[in-house]
Amino acid sequence: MFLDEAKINIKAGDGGNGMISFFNLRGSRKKISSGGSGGKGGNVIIRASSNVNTLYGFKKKVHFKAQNGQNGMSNTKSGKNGEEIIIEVPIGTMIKDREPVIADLKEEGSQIVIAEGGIGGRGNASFTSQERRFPGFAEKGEIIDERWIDLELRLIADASLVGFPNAGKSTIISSISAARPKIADYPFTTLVPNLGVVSFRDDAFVVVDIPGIIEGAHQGTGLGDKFLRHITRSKALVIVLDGQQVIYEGKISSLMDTFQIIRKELKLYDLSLFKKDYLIVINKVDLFPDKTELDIVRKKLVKKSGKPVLIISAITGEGLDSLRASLYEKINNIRVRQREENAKLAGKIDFRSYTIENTKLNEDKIDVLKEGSEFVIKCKRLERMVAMTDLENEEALDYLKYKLKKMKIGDRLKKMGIDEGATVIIGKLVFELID
Ligand SMILES: Nc1nc2c(ncn2[C@@H]2O[C@H](COP(=O)(O)OP(=O)(O)OP(=O)(O)O)[C@@H](O)[C@H]2O)c(=O)[nH]1
Ligand SMILES: [Mg+2]
Repeated sequence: MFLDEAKINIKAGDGGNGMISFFNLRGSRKKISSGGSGGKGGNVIIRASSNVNTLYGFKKKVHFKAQNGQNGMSNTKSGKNGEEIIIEVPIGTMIKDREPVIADLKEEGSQIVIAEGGIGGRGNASFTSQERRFPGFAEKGEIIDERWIDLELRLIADASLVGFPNAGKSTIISSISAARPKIADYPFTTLVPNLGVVSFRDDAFVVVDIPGIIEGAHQGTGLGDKFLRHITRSKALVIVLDGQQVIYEGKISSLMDTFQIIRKELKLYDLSLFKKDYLIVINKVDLFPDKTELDIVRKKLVKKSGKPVLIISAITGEGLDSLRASLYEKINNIRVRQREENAKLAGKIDFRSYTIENTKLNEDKIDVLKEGSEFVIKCKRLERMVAMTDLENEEALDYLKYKLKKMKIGDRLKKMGIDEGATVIIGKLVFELID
């Protein structure tokens, strides 16, 4: 089964809690704080892999949770880090999160750390200092919220077959590749895209056959435009026209009309599809004892489009060699150009792995929301500090105050227009802004 959209729920591991413990050296009354730190939670990673071809698997499995970090232990022993979880998706999967697209996994092995595991809380041993010889507090591990993200698959093929239902697209792909889609003499036989690998000389290219489109597809008529997204990444298109239309409708202008409708639908769906390089084939030439009529249409189409127009039969194989050769030439030119561009960029961009840069950059950014007479502080770093503090523990609270003071947060808030004495809220911490 094929599915090209999915919603999944991800959750990175929470950080382990820091431990509070003390021990006495043997034979001495000297106390030492010895609580170890919690381990880091596991990351959630999404990786493109050719092991998977569809997002269908995400219909059954929706929740993905990485392991939590282990809590710290006595004897200053740290907890183990949680194991990461890797979610395999088909090559060509785009990931949408808070932003429309945050990653586009186009190559085998490209990946993104979509959710980073929580940091482990430090154990009380970490807080020992000259002034604080026996810290009676530890940090809690960072809790990571679960969240939903959208996956969208856009197949990556070198060339796409596009045309009206019944034109013979599936027959073509089955004649030039090992793909075996269903073929039948009724419209909308193909319900999901099919990929086929076409060998050419000592090279190969990938072709996709999508369900037929008809006039109004961009507005949802027929199977609509939902499969057009799979041809957006192709290097070239093949517009497949059904020669039989001339026989049925008794006039060659009907093929010209079909061609115009297809061009119009491409344009209305996405201008980039309209601008993509293409060639035209007129299929089912075997039904014509005499090719005069088809030759007339061919010339008209060449004149109209300025593109190559091939007359073929997917059943007898006539013209398929030229189709392979013309397609290969188009694709290869683009490949060469892309290789040159990539070579120029080599070393400058890591194509394979993504990080969510923005969240890192924004950690220190402070936003203030006014809710009634109270001020709610939105800042990733501060919220995390509060969340990791055991607010019931007097000593832990003192330490947090000391940290906030050292970071000059009070001054920053005052500069942002919050008056002394105002009530300020950071996460679960509510306090009055004083010196
Ligand atoms: N005579 C003849 N019939 C063909 C040729 N190519 C395809 N057909 C027939 O045309 C009908 C439709 O072929 P398909 O390959 O299923 O057409 P399609 O474009 O994939 O159709 P949809 O999947 O519905 O969009 C079938 O009955 C095929 O046998 C050809 O070259 N000559
Ligand atoms: Mg088909």
